[in-house]
Amino acid sequence: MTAPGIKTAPTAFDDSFARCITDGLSRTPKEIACKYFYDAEGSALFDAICALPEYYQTRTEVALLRRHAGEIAALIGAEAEIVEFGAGALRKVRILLDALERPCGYTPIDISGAYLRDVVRRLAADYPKLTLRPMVADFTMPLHVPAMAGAARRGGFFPGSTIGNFRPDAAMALLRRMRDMLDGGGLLIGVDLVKDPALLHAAYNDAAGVTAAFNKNLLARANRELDADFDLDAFANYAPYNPTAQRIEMYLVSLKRQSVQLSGRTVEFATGEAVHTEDSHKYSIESFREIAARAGFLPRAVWTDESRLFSIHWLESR
Ligand code: AVJ
Repeated sequence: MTAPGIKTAPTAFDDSFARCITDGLSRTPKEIACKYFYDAEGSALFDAICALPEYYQTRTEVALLRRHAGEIAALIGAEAEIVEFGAGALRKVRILLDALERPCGYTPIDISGAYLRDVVRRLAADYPKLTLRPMVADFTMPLHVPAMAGAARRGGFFPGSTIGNFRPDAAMALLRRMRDMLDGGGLLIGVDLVKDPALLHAAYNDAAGVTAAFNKNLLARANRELDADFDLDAFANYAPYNPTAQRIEMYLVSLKRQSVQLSGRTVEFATGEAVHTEDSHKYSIESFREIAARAGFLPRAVWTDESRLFSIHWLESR
């Protein structure tokens, strides 16, 4: 159910979790794509990560958005349609919407359908004049987002350093597709920066164990949706920083030799065997601008905090 006045676009997302997890767990090394973190429980756990003291990314990016909202709004321009990739809680976009001159519409794209519908309903109540067009979709797949009537320009919004989930070559390919889609507009993108590995390590190994629960939600989700019987206590969350590849690598490591039932199959785990679940790549401002340029963008403005923890880039598509 959507609130009255919200246009719901057709969904381009088919439920491929079962296929991905059975394929990924029959490979060596085992892997599960990180996009499957985000069912309703996983989206809520990620939301809790964003509030953790160790997870500096969210509060740093939000402070940057607030500090530079006027300048950003001027670059995006009046009567724009905002298209957000992996929209999550829809909290950051409010800062943009409040600063923009007569925003025309907002198209949040997210893979987490029930969660998206819920947060869109709340946004609609606060922005009654805005045309909302939520799309439940996997933005890593080719996706057609028709032009919104009345929009002068399209502004892409890709905060949170979600781009870090892609290997640099895949990140460039994704940016190129976004560039094509934003033709004539631009992309506002948040990018986490390389820094003291101790700070990075802490951000993905929080004391309260929320990140561990987020990682293990992949197994809990398989238990819920695929009738699997993962014992969550028999797996450890392991998330080291790889300083030569400049990325956090997340794994679930089997603490014992065990077999797990999954969609009618048996999957064997050796003691110490790992399932790779996520990479989170970090960039320097210069290395990110280079990738953006190779994807066909003109890197224009960039904002960073005093400690250079995080960056926000405005990339023009022409
Ligand atoms: C949502 C992909 C930006 O990489 O920091 C947080 C996901 N994983 N803690 C990130 C995440 C573990 C997050 N992104």
